[in-house]
Amino acid sequence: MSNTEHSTIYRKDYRVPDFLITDLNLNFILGKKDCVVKAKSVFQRNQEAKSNSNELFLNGENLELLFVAVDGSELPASRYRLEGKGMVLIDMPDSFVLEVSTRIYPDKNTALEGLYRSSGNFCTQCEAEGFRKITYYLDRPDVMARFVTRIEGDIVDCPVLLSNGNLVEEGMLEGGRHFAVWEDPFPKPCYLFALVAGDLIFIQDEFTTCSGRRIDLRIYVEAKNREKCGHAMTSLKKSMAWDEEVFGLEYDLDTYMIVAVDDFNMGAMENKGLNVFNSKYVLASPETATDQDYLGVEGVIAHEYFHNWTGNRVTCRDWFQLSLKEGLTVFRDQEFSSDMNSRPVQRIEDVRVLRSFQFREDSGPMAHSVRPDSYLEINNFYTVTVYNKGAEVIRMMHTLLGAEDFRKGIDLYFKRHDGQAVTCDDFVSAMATASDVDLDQFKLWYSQAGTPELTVTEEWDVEGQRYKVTLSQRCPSTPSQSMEDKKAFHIPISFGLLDSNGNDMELKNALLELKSAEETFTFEGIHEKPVLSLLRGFSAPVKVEPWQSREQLAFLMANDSDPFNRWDASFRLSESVILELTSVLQQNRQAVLDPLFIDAVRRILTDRESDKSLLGMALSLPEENYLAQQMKVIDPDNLHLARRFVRRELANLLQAEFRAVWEGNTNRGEYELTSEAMGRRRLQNVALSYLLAGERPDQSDVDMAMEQYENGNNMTDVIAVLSAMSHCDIPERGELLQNFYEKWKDDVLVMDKWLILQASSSLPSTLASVKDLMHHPAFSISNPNKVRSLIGAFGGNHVAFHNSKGEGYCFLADQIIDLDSRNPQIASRLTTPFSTWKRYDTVRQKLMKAQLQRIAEKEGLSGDVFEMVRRSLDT
Ligand code: B3K
Ligand code: ZN
Repeated sequence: MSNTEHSTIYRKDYRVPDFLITDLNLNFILGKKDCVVKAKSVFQRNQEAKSNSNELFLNGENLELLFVAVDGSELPASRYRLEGKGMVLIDMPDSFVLEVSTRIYPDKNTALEGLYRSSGNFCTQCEAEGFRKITYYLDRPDVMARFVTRIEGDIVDCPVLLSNGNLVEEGMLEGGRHFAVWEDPFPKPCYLFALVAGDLIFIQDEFTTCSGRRIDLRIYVEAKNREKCGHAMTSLKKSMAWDEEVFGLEYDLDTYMIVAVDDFNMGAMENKGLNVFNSKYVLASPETATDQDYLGVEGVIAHEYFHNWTGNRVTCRDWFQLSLKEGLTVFRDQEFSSDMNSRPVQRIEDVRVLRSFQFREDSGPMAHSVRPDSYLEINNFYTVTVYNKGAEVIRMMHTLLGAEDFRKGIDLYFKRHDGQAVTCDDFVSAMATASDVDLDQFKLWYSQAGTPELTVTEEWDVEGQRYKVTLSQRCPSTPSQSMEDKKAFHIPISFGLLDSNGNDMELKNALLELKSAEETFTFEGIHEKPVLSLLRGFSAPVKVEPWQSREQLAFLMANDSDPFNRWDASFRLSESVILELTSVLQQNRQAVLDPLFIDAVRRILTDRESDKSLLGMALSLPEENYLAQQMKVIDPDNLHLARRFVRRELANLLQAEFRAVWEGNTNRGEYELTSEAMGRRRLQNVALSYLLAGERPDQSDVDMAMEQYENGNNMTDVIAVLSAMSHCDIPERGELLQNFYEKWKDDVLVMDKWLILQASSSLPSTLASVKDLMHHPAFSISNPNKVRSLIGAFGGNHVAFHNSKGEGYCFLADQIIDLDSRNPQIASRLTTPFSTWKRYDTVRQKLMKAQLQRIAEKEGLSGDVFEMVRRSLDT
């Protein structure tokens, strides 16, 4: 495969920019069909740059150049040259003012990067490299300028005109037009620029900062969504207070604006003072949003707000340093959510994501380190590795340093680097200096890819009253990093030892630091053989080879004082049961459910003391996508049958217990968002899903579910019924889906749920219905949320996607090829299910490979998709 248009960029090639830009004046003239952008910027040669070349390359793509002038004189053709990806200015002085006018076409911008339109409203997305689709510029994060932005547009189409910073002027113009001028006093890289213009209303509130400044808070939405912004606003105020309290960070501008748009490539964007959000992470009401949606809004609002310091005030020197802001900000939003809700629940959710998606990425062709060494398309590196593993790396530093020294490190980081564009090394160096902890070996977490694998051996010496545990680590090879070349990681391991009553033995230190390939830790004065609770709170992003018996896991489930490890024991126990049954089915042997496991589940169902969320989570079996990764050769059909067998057996054997849990946790009261209420709903709805686990469940349970659907006063309870029923082949399924559609067809976010339900069904008819839904009015190929909900969810439906004839593969490849010309970022994301193709049987391998090759051969394939497909085929 060759595609010469796409070239790889290496971290080692980083050079400081030859020129810096101190100030930028932008003038946007929004028309009916196009937009003219006039940019005037002040350039100065960078004293730190080695080169003294008089040529200067400016990034610029898909731009119509109208005018270019230097220091007030229009440039003759001899002084500049247009190239595919930009413009070269020739014979430039050491400082100058550049004026460039370009024309762009927001209506035709289906990639949703740069300036585009969503439901008629103009909005921008510039990270990572979208600004170059607006004007010619030094589109790199280490060039930071003060922006003044003037916008003019039609007063009827665009009554609202917004940009970063403070509004300094506005007024009327001739012909029904008006303008606004915004000034952002903080120098920023252009990826943080934003413009929004359209017909929006806002809800308003205010926040008084710790130093007594009053901040005007506004959330802009379409008028029909006015009533759905309350939760987002509350979340914003909580985030502002939390960041002051926990990190000592105060907001810096006088206004903070959030705009919700329906067409957005990802979750949200932290543009300075003007966040643009996917409406999914702003709008919520009990009737339309689930508990998970509410938590999602709170988490993403916090995440973008926290970026104001970790990302905006201190930004990245180059895109290889992306985790500098993303890993740290994810850590911060996880901590915030833990403080607002339930810490153990939050930790379990975060670890589930990490294990299912990041571990999978780490073991496949896209494996890369938290700070990658090269990329072809930076948009492909907004990954679970950079974000979530990056957050784990920060969390490990927090564990090693302790909360107090961690905070000192953060303070030093801001003291040293406020207003700068810096590297991950700069961050670690501030942490090490402030705490006096040696983090040199620890930094390997930034450079070495792959998930370390630990093995555990225990030894109990009854005479010496001595307990020894030997831990060893290895990290498998990843693309361009072989196992032999990898050095041992510095791994913090929180742990405990349980006595036979299930109590914690007293220990001097509950943290082990594994720094070499193998190490033995000895504990004296241990009077009985302990049960080891390892990696409490999941203190490091590693895999541990199963070493404990099922009895020990059941014991930990019942007794561990660490709630995370109590849950983890249930997870590991279910995993071992399902994987064993998968191989039993593969050998055509009779499947029998381990009585020990049945007992463990019965204990959960009859537990009236513990936190209900945690009980609900302990009942939720590992997903097929996760379990598949644990198999040598993945067998989707038997894996699905084994998991389904476990659910059905449990439902049959423990029907009375499940019913009691369902009945004991119904609540007809008003919808409440407390952890307690969310826990109750979670437990109740997990019980319901078991009761409906059969293809043709008991009519009495179906009736009970129908009643919940009809009486539910919140989306969590309603969708739980549909979701459980979506796998049943019974007439009620169709009736409910139709009823739900009629009720909610005008609400795009609720319709996303309707699509996801159908695309995630394990019924054999799923692919056919997904294909039908592609033509349904509820679907639109140009809306990323719809694409994710239907096509993305189908790709994540393990058993349906891996249908042995390869029809799922063919369908997904068709969609990727189609979407690639329209929106490469979205197309690229859809390739993920193909990436693990080598893990399947030879027939499926062949089928998947053929589809990857078909995609690769597409004429004019985008760099985004090209990179994913090439990596998959090359390794
Ligand atoms: N920083 C943005 C992500 C931009 C993605 C560009 N492809 C959102 C966030 O992480 O907060
Ligand atoms: Zn972020």
